[in-house]
Amino acid sequence: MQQDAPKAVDDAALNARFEARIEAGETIEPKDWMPERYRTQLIRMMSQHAHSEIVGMLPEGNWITRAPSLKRKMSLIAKVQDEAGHGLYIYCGTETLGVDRAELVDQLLTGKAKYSSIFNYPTLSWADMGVIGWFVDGAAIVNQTVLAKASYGPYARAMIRICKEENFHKKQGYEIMATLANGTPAQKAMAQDAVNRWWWPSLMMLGPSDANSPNTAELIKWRVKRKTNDELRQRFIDLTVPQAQAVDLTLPDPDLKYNEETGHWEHGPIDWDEFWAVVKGNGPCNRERLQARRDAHEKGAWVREAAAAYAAKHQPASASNAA
Ligand code: FAQ
Repeated sequence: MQQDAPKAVDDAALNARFEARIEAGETIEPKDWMPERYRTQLIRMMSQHAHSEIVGMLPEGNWITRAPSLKRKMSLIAKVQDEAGHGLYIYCGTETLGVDRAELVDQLLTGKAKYSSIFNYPTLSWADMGVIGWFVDGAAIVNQTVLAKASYGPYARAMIRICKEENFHKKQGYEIMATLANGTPAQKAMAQDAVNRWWWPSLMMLGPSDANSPNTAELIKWRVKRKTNDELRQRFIDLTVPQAQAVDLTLPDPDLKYNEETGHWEHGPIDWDEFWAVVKGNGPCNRERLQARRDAHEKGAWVREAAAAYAAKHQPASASNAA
């Protein structure tokens, strides 16, 4: 007990210095001292984010072979490829916290780690490609623009580049929707059906309501999150309602109304039972998504083996002598 006392004093001093740095708006870098809880919270949140980007390739990947034109196919391939890149940046960022990527991937494949609820819904028509860009990338931009100011440097920097790409994704999605909404009655109906199916899951994607968000207070205190889930959801709604009006599509919420006093759009109740069912693995496509990732991982084993063999072969002589 006596022996532990100096360490406790050191930790308290380090902790106070860390809190002061956060308070002063400084960026925390990988080699800086940080509380263990800050590190584990970041690993949790960043790895879930990386997993979401990778699983997020699946719903859209489903439509690459069925895109209606060469131009649409090229944009969609580029978008899906971008999502893979985002996953890789964020996995790299997470590794700066001293965790191995193989361990993170294992947590995804064994169902231990979460990924975004939104990617457990099926993509039933071409309009879903438009609505994913418009709503899902739109919500991701609202969330990630704020994360670009997160206190952890590698995460914040990854978000800056990712947001630039997500902006392109959102524009291409909205343009698909505007085209369909201005098309034949059947095309407009397809666009409206996609809006009806994706609106509520997109609101849920921004996380549980603040009253049921156990991590928010701590993450806000450490300036990882800079806004709460409900604040970001409100911003997404306020941005999206006029966009829907501009292309004459109706958001499926009869309670949606503008409050002149607050300057915000008020919305109806969100079905949180549905959200938690999806988060717990019982959404329409959870099993299919995880199985697709497991299959891809298995099929990619030879690539990992070849990369490891290549790295061993090209190891500098000094490194192999030391071993
Ligand atoms: N789905 O206490 P909170 C994208 C979990 S990327 C599943 O509020 P926190 C790009 C949460 O993990 C989309 N689980 O948690 C793209 C926690 O469980 P845990 C992903 C969810 O961390 C576009 C529990 O509920 N974006 O879309 C969800 O403070 C198109 C309690 O929740 C990010 O990951 C959910 N929706 O806030 C790709 C952004 N929400 O871990 C392809 C970074 C919550 O304690 C195509 N992450 N949970 O067991 C964040 O901003 C935050 O982590 C939140 C959750 C807001 C997601």
